[in-house]
Amino acid sequence: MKWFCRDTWIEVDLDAIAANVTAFRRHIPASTAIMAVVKADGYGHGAVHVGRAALASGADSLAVAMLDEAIVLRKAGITAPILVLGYTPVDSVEQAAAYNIALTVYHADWVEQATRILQGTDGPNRLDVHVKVDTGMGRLGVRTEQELLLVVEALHRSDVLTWAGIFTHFACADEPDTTHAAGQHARFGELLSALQSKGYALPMVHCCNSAAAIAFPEWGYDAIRLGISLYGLYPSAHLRDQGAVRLTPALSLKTRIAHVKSADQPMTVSYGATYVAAPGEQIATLPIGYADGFSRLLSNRGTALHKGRRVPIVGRVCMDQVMVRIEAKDAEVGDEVVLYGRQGAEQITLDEVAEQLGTINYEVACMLNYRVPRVYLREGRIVDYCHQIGGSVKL
Ligand code: UAH
Repeated sequence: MKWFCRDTWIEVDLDAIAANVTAFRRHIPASTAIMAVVKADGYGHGAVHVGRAALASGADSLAVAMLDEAIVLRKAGITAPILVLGYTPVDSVEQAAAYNIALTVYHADWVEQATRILQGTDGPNRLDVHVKVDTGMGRLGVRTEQELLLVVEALHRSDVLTWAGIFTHFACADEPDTTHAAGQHARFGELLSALQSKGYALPMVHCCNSAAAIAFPEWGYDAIRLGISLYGLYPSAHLRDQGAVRLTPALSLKTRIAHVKSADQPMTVSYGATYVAAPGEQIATLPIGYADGFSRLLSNRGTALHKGRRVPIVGRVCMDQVMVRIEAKDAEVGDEVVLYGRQGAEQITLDEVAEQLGTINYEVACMLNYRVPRVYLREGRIVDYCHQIGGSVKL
């Protein structure tokens, strides 16, 4: 029996995840822990598999964007500390306590409401929280010393919430101009000092995302929050070209030819007939499309790899299919085609695709969705797979 019946799949190299954790372990101070960020289903790679691989290779904890993502990890049997980085509605605190998942807080009212709810709970009622400080991202978090003190004081009054961490997030740490990041770092330091001068012992302190961890390992404090670079991708071309940390991309996107046809006269290809194959050209149809997260913006622009050579995408990317112009005369149904990743000496990086799409590698990875099965590799061999095509159906 085949695991799935679709000739399009994502390969995630778990050894690459491990190698990337190890690369950061060497790059940052020994006293700084690694929090592996596996939100958005592990940036499209699969949160459970990546989370387990990261923890097994030296990461200390996991982080996600929302409580539901954290519960998925707990239900999969992961017992390591998990932090929700985003907003959690206060009426979900009982679930967070029941699953032993730490939440992010930045409002004294929330702390007081959460305390009342948990005090009235029959089940587990202890909850760890990390205070979020906005030092220049303009997103979540307290901005002033006064707001921060209100939250911290409310936490000290609470007999059910434990102040377990304090953190901020950088907006521009991936850029060559470090002025903004340095300003945020300095502001964070000021607020931490203000707390200490009021007699508060600081809990776990963390501020670095991948970019800051690469560029400023000395800013690590107690932990870095390693996201994009866990997956072997650089937060920016600037940091990639600096070469301070060597990363191994974990994800490949592969498919197999579903149909090959030769044009014996001019042949229009795909919706809108935007490409006309000249007589003699060979067109191969691949079973992947924009409904899989392979963007329609790659129409007549992107490339794929066949027999180790680049082949252009011709015509418009359809919902479930896309066509490429094949050079090899012996192309056959079933031939493997690589859309992202390496084949022979050639490679299509997510950075390259991001540039074609006018976006960032983060989005290219996250766009790949549940329709595409993931297979997980160790030492080049498949060790597991995951296919969530059930979507709205509980399988
Ligand atoms: C609060 C927070 C995030 O939203 C994301 C990350 C990880 O960022 P990278 O993917 O750029 O490493 C950390 N923290």
